[in-house]
Amino acid sequence: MDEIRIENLKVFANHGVLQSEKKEGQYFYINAVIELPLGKAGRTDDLNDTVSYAELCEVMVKEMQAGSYDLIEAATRHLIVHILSNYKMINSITIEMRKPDAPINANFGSVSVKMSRGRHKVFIAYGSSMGYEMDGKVLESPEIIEGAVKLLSDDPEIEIIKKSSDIVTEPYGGVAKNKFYNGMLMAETFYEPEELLDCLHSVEKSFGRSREVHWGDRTLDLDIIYYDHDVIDTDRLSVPHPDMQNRDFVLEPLNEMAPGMVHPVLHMTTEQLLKIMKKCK
Ligand code: A4P
Ligand code: MG
Repeated sequence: MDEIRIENLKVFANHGVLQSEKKEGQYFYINAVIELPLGKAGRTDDLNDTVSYAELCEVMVKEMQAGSYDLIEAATRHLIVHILSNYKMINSITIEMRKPDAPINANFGSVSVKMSRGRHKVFIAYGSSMGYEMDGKVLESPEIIEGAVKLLSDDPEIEIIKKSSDIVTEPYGGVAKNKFYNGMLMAETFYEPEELLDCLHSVEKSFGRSREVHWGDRTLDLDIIYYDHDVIDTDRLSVPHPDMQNRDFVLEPLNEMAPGMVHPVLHMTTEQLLKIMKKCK
């Protein structure tokens, strides 16, 4: 991947845990590695076909001076999210932020953090089979789903690209008793997989999700079906969702928006998976 690099951008700003740091300020130094395709600008010699490094420097200075964070981790993440949100041509960015005058009672050269984030295409399945009482009003499943989509859209690290139509399905798995409202979101996110899972859990929690009965009725369930073409198997996360190929309430809405998407383990398109699932039913 092609890169633009910015080295040792010097910014006076007011980040730090101590009140004195917030009040008096200090210098921060930023290195940024920005990944984007540069081939076209190389051919056309036109600034419109790339991202101006001068503009990026100005944006980083402005954003560093606009707020005051306790941690350089938070200041770094803010810059990354701001740049990825505003420059669609950029695929990923690494920022290293140094703080040579950090208030540390020791002889040291500098402290720094380094963080990389990029764009990821994800599919999130939603399901709801119970209402939820919020502020004295009972929200039914379609309203819960609408509220969840709104919360996700409001997250600066998630952009909803498409939402499928909602379908009403029979409970699957022999535990839940109610009918489900199901569907799928196609989104772009800057979150790493487990960060996205944490975000989905917090949205589920906003709509009263409790986790007493595995596969039972629930106010809101948000599952990660695909995260790019990655195969993930950790204690907390299995992606692609391990049972997706057996579920019409996952494959039908997925087929509406990504019929040709290839499952990275089964090597079949959504259309093919749906056909096989229907035959086996
Ligand atoms: N987890 C692992 N992989 C993932 C993933 N790809 N996405 C972990 C999200 N979470 C993932 O899930 C348990 C744990 O799975 C999470 O904490 C996470 O770390 P949960 O949502 O807390 O519990 P659960 O929902 O009871 O289990 P599970 O396995 O997620 O159930 P499913 O697969 O969501 O099935 N019938 C119809 N018609 N429609 C439905 O939507 N849903 C279910 C629940 C049953 N029957 C249904 C439907
Ligand atoms: Mg779940």
